[in-house]
Amino acid sequence: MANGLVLYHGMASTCSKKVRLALYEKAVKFESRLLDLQKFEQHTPEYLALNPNGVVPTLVHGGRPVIESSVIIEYIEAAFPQTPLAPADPFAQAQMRLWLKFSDNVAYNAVYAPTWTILSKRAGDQLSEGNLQNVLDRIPSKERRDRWETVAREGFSEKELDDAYAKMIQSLDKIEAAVAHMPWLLGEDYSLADIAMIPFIDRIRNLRPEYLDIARYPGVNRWEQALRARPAFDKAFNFRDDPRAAELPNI
Ligand SMILES: N[C@@H](CCC(=O)N[C@@H](CS)C(=O)NCC(=O)O)C(=O)O
Repeated sequence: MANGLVLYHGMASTCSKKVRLALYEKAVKFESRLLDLQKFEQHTPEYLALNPNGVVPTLVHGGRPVIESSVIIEYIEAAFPQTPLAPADPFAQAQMRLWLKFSDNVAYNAVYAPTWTILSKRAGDQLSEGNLQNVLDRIPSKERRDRWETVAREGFSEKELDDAYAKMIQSLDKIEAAVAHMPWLLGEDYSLADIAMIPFIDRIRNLRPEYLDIARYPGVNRWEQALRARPAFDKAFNFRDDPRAAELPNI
């Protein structure tokens, strides 16, 4: 097993892309276990033993699971210090953690409902009235159960989708302000802050390309292109290092 590291992840999952990007940037080898989220493989008893929230990603290192994408990338940074992706200065570290929190609390919610509105179509049969209760019964948290029921039945409301779109703009405005006069979110050096945010901007590019208007967001566009040019970006976002990758949707 590569480095004793196993990554349980989703092909299209933004949080999984965050972790894959950190691993590829640091050239840390891992064994891939891609889950099919539209077949609800994240709710099997075996997987719930690793991640009680029933979500991806989970990184298992030496048999011990680490969950939550932002926690995982900080863990990777600490466990594999080669090619540092975090600043040494404590104040800059604090700024980096604020970006990680923003990615979890705002950017994630900017794309969640619009993404699942698309992906749930593929879950089709699994979410049909006959199967739905089985699916729901296996979901550990009430919050996720309620979301899946919403996805299966009425879909997200216009208000929920509008809230998501407002968070997309909030995310783009915040990045624009940061990169207007510097290359990366923390300044001169690429860091976990950039890694934590790019999956959500990539998803906004998929869902609402018109939001990324070059005249309104020149800095975001420059920053995004610089990220896309990195070899690790292609490996993480067009992930191919698993035989299942070809059969799973990437959005
Ligand atoms: N805060 C968690 C969120 C994880 C999460 O929501 N993962 C999504 C994919 S991006 C998932 O597993 N969804 C499946 C589901 O909700 O059943 C993290 O950052 O790891």
